[in-house]
Amino acid sequence: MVTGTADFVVIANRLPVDRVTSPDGGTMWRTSPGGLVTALEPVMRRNGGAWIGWHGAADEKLKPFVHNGLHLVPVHLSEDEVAEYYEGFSNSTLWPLYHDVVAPPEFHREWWDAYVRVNRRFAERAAKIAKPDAVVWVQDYQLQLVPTMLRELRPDLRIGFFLHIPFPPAELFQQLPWRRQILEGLLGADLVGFQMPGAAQNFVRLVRQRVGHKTHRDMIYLPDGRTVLAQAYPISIDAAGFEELARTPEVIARAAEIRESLGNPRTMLLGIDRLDYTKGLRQRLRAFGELISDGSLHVDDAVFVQVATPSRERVDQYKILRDDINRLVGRINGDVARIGQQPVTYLHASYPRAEMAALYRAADVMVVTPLRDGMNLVAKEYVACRYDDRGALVLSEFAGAASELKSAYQVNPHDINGMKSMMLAAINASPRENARRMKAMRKQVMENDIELWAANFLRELTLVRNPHAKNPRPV
Ligand code: GDG
Repeated sequence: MVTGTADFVVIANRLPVDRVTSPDGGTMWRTSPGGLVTALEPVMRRNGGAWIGWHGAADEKLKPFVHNGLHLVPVHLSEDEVAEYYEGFSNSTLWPLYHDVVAPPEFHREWWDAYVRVNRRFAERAAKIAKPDAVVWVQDYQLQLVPTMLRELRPDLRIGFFLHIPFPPAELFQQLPWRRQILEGLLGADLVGFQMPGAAQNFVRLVRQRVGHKTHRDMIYLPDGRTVLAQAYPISIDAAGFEELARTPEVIARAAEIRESLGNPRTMLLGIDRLDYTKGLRQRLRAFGELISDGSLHVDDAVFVQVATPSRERVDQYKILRDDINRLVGRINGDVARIGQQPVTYLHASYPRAEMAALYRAADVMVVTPLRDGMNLVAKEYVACRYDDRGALVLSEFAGAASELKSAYQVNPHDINGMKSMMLAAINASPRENARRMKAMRKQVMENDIELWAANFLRELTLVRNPHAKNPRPV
């Protein structure tokens, strides 16, 4: 029997809240900053929505609760499930496999079993709380089995899925021992969204080859008469929100203070990333180090600030990376620093949003060089904060954002010499040239924000099951 209360349900690995210690020593929830929650909050409020996700602590069962008007439904994970479903299958199997195998994926059957078990738990929870004919939106690679598990329990629901990371070509996906189960898991959705058209094509091709369903362009025809649409919805940011923050007197003052404390260099370069091996930190720092050591840049003129936000710290590959980057920064600074002048300022920490905006405001050149990235929101956030059209963006061709931000200084992060000359080009370009590029990128980012992204996806999701409706294109 269906006893649900929600007309709109979001399912994600994490709830959009973090537990923080309040001044009186107790704990309370704080909405975690992020575009997804900003975009979905209004939709959830309008539709009596609920968000299902893990609350971030192992071995703790919590009842559903309301925070800031959002209905949150915590899903319990045991310590072993965090290790096997989250750190294991999600982050040591799928994450490297989907990012072009830039680190070797590990395949373990017990991790897979935990992934199946946890996906079922999420699906069962959603089946209980969704009203008849509700819309359910499943997020990301941790939950690829949920669409089909949920459809089996609740065929009345309209189910959407969005993958935030790349979907690999068949040649790589093929390695996965459970490739067919993952494809079939996703096919429970009415609409499967990807960041890039190429990813949607990879998925459709794999479904044709591996599952044997008929396909035509972006449509998959299942034997039971149902259809599944696979399309690209490039995600974005709360662009106006970032610009507004960047224009506040506090952020402007803080940006000046940051430059001052770096010795007011002629050029400040900036990188901000989760400390992840997909982000190309090694390559970027090596390129900058060589520019200093070969005399193309002078240590008095240029500084590189690299923020690396701690991430997945219990996973082996991330521990190795952390040590590598520490060593590399130490070597660059040891080789070329002068007393009082360090070429690289390395910050292994996370910061409030206002500090991020101040860093974006302070930087002359933003350097975003992932080896592979679904989209990369940092690149878009930098652009949103540059309301005076100053500054330059060096951007990897292998970030999804590259197909929208065509006026960035685009680089192949594997090509250190190419990256060095692009960084120099960005540093030495005339203000007029950089303004021309920034204007074009700002038009793209400001006009295509996260709200439009969510609206486009949800509009398509409400239309896909009505074959007679005309699908309007995004305006
Ligand atoms: C995945 C995909 C896709 C970072 N450090 C701090 C902080 N951040 C914020 C940034 C940005 C976000 O985290 C990072 O987003 P990215 O897109 O750059 O990368 P992933 O975390 O890998 O995200 C990616 C994304 O999902 C969305 O679909 O674009 O391709 O890999 O918003 O600002 N925020 C704060 N303090 C920090 O220290 N407050």
